[in-house]
Amino acid sequence: MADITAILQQYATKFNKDLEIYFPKAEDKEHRAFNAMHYSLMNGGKRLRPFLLHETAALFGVPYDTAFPVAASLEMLHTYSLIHDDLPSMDNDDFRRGFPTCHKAYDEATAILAGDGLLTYAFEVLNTSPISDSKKVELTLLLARAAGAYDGMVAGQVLDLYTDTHQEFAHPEEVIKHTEEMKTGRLLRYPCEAGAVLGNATADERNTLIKFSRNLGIAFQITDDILDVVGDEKVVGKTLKKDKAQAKLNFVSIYGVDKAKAFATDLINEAESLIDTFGAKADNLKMLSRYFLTRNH
Ligand code: GRG
Repeated sequence: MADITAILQQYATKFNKDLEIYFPKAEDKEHRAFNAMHYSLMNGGKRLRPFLLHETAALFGVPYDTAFPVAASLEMLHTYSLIHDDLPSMDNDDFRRGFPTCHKAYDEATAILAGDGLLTYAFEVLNTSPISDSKKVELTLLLARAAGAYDGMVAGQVLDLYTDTHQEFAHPEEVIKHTEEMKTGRLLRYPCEAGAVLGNATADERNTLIKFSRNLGIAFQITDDILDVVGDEKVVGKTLKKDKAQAKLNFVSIYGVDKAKAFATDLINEAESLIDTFGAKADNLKMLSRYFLTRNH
C-alpha cells in the first residue's frame, strides 16, 4: 500500500512552490504585514485541507491547476485562523508549526494585520480561479459561511472560548461536538464541498462527501485532543498539555484517551465505507482519513 505521509510530502512540496506566485518580493515598509503573511503561510503546515480539496475534485477528474487557486485560498484562510488563535488574547502560543508564532516573529499588531490580510487575500485568490463566474460565487459564499461568525469557524471559536470557563453543561458531549463541528469541522467540510462544486457532482455525491467530511472533522479533532495529552512537543511543533491546564472541555476530558480513540476509529471506518462508491479514485482520500487517526503532528 502507498505511504500517505510520502504522498502528502510530495503534494506539499509542489503546493508550496506554487503558492509563491502569490508573494512577489516586497521589501518596503508598507509590506510588513504582507511579509508576515508569507512567513506564517510558508513555515510548516501539513496542507491537509488543500490536499483534501484536490483529492475530492480529482474524484470528478478536475485537474490540479483548475483547483489550485481554490485550494490556495483555503490554506490562506486556515493560516489566518492559526495566527489569530495564537495571539495573547486567544491561546497565547509562542510556537506554531515548529516556528515562532507570527506575533513572536513580528509583533502583535502586525500579526493581527497579517491574519486580516490572509483572510482578505483568500477571497481575492479564490476569485482568480480559472472557473465559471457562477462557481466562483458559489465557492465564495461557501467559504465565507464556513469561516463565519454565524455557524462557521468563528462561531466555533467563540464557543470554545466560552466552554473554557463555563462547565455547567448537562450534556457536555453535545456541546463539544457542536463546537468542534464549527471550529474545526467547517474548514474540513468546505474542501469536500468545493471539490464537489468544481466537479459538478450530483446532489447525492455531494451529500456523501459532506457526511464523509463530518466524520473526518470529529476524528481530526479527537486526534488533536489526544496529541495534546500524549504528543511530542518537538514533533507537534507547539506547546502541549494546555487543555488540561486550562480545564478545557474536549473529547479526551469527557471520554478519556482510549474511548476517544475508539470513537474516532469508528468514525473513520464509516467515512471510508461512505466513499467506497467512488471506487479506486478514492484511495488517497481513504488513506488520508486513516492518517487523521495516526498522525503524530
Ligand atoms: C481565531 C477565528 C479564529 C479561529 C481559530 C482553527 C482555530 C480556530 C483554532 C486553532 C486551534 C486548534 C489547534 C484547533 C484544532 C484544529 C486545528 C485547526 C488544528 C490545526 O490544523 P492542522 O493540524 O495544522 O491541519 P497545520 O499546521 O498542519 O496546517
